[in-house]
Amino acid sequence: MSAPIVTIQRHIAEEQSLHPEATGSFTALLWDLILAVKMIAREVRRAGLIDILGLTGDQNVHGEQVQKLDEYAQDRIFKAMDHGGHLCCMASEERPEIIPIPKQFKHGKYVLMYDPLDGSSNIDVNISIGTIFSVHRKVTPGEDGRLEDCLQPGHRQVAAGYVIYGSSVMLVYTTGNGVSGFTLDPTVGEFLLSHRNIRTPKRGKSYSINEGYSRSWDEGTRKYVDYLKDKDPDTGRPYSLRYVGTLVADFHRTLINGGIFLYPAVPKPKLRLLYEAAPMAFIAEQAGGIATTGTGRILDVEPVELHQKVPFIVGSEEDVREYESFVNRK
Ligand code: P6P
Repeated sequence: MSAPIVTIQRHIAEEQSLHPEATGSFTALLWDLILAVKMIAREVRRAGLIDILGLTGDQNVHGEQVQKLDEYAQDRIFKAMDHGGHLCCMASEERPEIIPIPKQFKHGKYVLMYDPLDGSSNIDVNISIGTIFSVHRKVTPGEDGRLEDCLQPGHRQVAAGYVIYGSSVMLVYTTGNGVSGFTLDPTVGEFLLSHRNIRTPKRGKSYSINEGYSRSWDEGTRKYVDYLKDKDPDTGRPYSLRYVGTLVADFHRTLINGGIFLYPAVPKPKLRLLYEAAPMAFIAEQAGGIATTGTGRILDVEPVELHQKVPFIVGSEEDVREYESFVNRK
């Protein structure tokens, strides 16, 4: 007997019913965001056909070349979210400062932080890219969002999710009640429940790291990766190396199959805490995995600046704990 057809809208409404105090504002926020990612998915699909590939010649706050799809995705999310009345402010990888809600629109009690198009260096070579989002409650007085509303530790998130624009388009999210995955049916334009209650295996068979930087790794990381390469069938070694170079793609594989993804502190941290590591850590923990800086829980990191970067190691509980034992070995 086939599983019942559940749209993401229906699933979010059912999640809301678990919170009697819910006003529906959070549900409506997610529905607005889903519209934006459906439009981004459409443009990603068409990118190769309508010549919007290539650079705009601009650079983002990190000095990275901005791809046209980056700007489209940024614009789509902002325009879908700025007037819904659910947000007090936003923050994006593509903007140096927090993004205020225009004065003419009603303000709300949530903060949305996002990476509109993660993995943009892979756009032109048709490799999976993604969108990542994180939602917090406003914590400062008044209706306008402030930087302090964004600089909250990950354990305070209300929701987190990502979209992977791959062989199919999937949206994966959590509101703290487990992790669910939805696959876009392009024939009807709906995200349908395809992965109910995602759980990450306690141990995996692959590791994911950019081996090109191995000469710069700290000793603990280097010894751990060498350990994974040793032949020992009893402990499932050697592990396979899988590295796409798009966080959303490498994370999604690790979430579903297990194993470990590592972007360590050396040569230098690259992944951003507020709209990459923290939302992915919330999802990982909700699926039974672990997310660490190597020396502490990602969700406990107290942010000090909007685009703060952190070392990010995430995946199966046993694999991540094993990594920590190598890097914390005295
Ligand atoms: P590297 C993409 O540019 C990104 O920000 C993440 O999506 C990805 O995990 C990482 O950078 C890859 O970085 O240094 O291995 O190319």
